[in-house]
Amino acid sequence: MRTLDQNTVEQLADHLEKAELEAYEVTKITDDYPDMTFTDATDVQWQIRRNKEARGVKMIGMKMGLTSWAKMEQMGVEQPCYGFLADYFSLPDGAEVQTSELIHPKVEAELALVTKKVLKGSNVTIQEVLDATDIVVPAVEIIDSRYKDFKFDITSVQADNSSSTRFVVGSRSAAPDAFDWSTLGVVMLKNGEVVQMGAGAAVLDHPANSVAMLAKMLDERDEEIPAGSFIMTGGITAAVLVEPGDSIVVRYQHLGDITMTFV
Ligand code: 0L1
Ligand code: MG
Repeated sequence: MRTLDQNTVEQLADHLEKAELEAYEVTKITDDYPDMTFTDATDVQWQIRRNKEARGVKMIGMKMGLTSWAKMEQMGVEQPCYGFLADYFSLPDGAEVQTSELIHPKVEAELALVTKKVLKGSNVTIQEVLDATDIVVPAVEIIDSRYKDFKFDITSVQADNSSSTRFVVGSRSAAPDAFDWSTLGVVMLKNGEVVQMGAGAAVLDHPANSVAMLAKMLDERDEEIPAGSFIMTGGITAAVLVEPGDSIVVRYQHLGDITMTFV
């Protein structure tokens, strides 16, 4: 169901994208539009995406958000969301992350994959996702909700491109059947101290489930996951707040380390 007209969708898209590009906080948009639905929010997100594409920004992948029980509990929401990944979100392993471009960044450890077949429909299974996966790669997402004090609901988050801002992909990859994704362990260190640990199963019991759910959510708009897509499946750990001067290392079983420093 939709409650917003196209003019309002465009205004909200401009409002949220300006906050992203100029790195300032806004109040959650459902304060002004309390009746807006998840479908309205998704319209706002797709409008932001179209605006970026019209300016020459390339889309290089998709992400699922709020997919782990730890994250849902941390943020007080009960369902996942998704977002797009733009070319300028991608940073190399070992990157110096410019915090002046961000509001209040947090990092989370994720598993990502690249597909080799189209995934479409509302009933995609874990096995179909495994069969459609070309490679699995480690990835660390840097999220940056545009909402003041992280006060939001799932509708506001979906409109805000699910807090997407930057991500770092590790240099190693594996075949989809090289290990069990759900028992893959990760450890996150901040300034040399272990701050988070987890296993793939934290992501909706199996990270492939997250991709199946993305296919289902896209199918509601008659969209699909094309072959060759890069998809971040969602945080295995709760997100960790970072500040200038912090260093982050995420250590993945089978898949090596990802490092970054915040400057
Ligand atoms: O990738 C994520 O799980 C982020 C979802 C949006 C909520 C947040 O900013 O924590
Ligand atoms: Mg994430």
